[in-house]
Amino acid sequence: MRAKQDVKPIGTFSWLPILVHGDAAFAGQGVVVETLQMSQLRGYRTGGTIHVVVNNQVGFTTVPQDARSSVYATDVAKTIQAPIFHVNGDDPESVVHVAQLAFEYRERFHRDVVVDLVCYRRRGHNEGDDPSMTQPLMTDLIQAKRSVRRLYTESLVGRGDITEEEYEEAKRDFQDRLEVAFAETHAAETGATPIAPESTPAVELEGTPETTAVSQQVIELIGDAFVNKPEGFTVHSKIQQLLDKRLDMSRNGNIDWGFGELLAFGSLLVEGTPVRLAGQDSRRGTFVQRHAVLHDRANGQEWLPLANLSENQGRFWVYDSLLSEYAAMAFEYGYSVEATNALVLWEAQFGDFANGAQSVIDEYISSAEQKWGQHSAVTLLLPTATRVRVPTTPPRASSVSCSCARRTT
Ligand SMILES: Cc1ncc(C[n+]2csc(CCOP(=O)(O)OP(=O)(O)O)c2C)c(N)n1
Ligand SMILES: [Mg+2]
Repeated sequence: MRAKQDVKPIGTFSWLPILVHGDAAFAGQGVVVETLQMSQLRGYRTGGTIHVVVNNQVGFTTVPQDARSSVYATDVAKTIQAPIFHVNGDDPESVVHVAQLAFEYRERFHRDVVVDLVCYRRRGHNEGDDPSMTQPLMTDLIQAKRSVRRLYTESLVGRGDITEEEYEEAKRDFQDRLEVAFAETHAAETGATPIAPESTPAVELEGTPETTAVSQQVIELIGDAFVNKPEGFTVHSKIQQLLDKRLDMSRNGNIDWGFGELLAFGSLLVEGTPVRLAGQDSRRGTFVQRHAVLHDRANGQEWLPLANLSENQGRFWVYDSLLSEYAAMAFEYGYSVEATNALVLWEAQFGDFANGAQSVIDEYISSAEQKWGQHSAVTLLLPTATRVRVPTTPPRASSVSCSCARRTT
């Protein structure tokens, strides 16, 4: 936008920047605040951006209570005194009204303005999701709701503004336009070739150290924990099968990745080592693979099987983080420096998002020992990592690990 405006007479601001955000991203990602801070600086200003926050009250599987400390997702915009309009997404006419106000404000004052479009997510997240597992009560409410289109049609027809026939015609017309756009986009696809990931040389391990083995009883204890549900707890129908499978794996082997990881955590817990894991959607797991926390389908109550292994076990903490990499990884680094007896894990949603915290890796994880003699055993879980740059040259570098299955048999 700024580049476009710089070829026009100074101060005309004839291009209108519109940024669309998610609620979790707007509250969590530091770059949002950095960009807001730029908005009035002479080197960066664009004459006001209209920010539309599509606030569906959830970030993938993460609830607002885990995603921000502020009341509103949009509160960071208060730092630049931007007007913030909170509007009900179920009420299209109010949305249009607010959009007009935001536009007029931008045109008059050439400053940023925010529209917080409060709505909900009907169909789960695009990366493989069943929200009834993590937000059972909210899902039930949403399922029982009529769609925005239905509600608005009813009110238009009820008011006599349009007839049912006119509605059907408008719907057909709109769908035709979507079809045309879809066909055109499809035809325009260039078929770009994906970049093949570079193959990484295999790391030679010198056998499995004897000391990391655990007994069959410990494996069984962990398997049992996933079926010993609290009294009256209603397990989600799709998850029960997985829990039974975990019991079976603990007896008969064929252990999958998800359970292998839980065995690693669980066996450390049994030995008295605390385990802390934080990351985006880590409680359920990005790939619906972990289920370290289960939600009662009927009342939403939580159950953490690994917190109920034995009397004297270590404490188990697992958190969905805010939508941050930089601050979130740095926090776990600091935590691990202090909690030397704990297994402290930060999990990237996908491995390459760790790049957003690359300076934490460079400045602390891989070099703090050399710089300050400061040790950390923070463990980074980087699923599907292909492009994370972990420096290999600094002396005695790197407690960075791409795997967490430290103690499975
Ligand atoms: C920098 C970065 N970190 C993590 C992700 C993974 N991720 C994709 S969507 C999502 C949740 C987004 O929530 P929100 O901002 O509320 O948008 P919504 O999907 O609800 O519209 C996350 C964590 C990402 N895409 N980019
Ligand atoms: Mg959201």
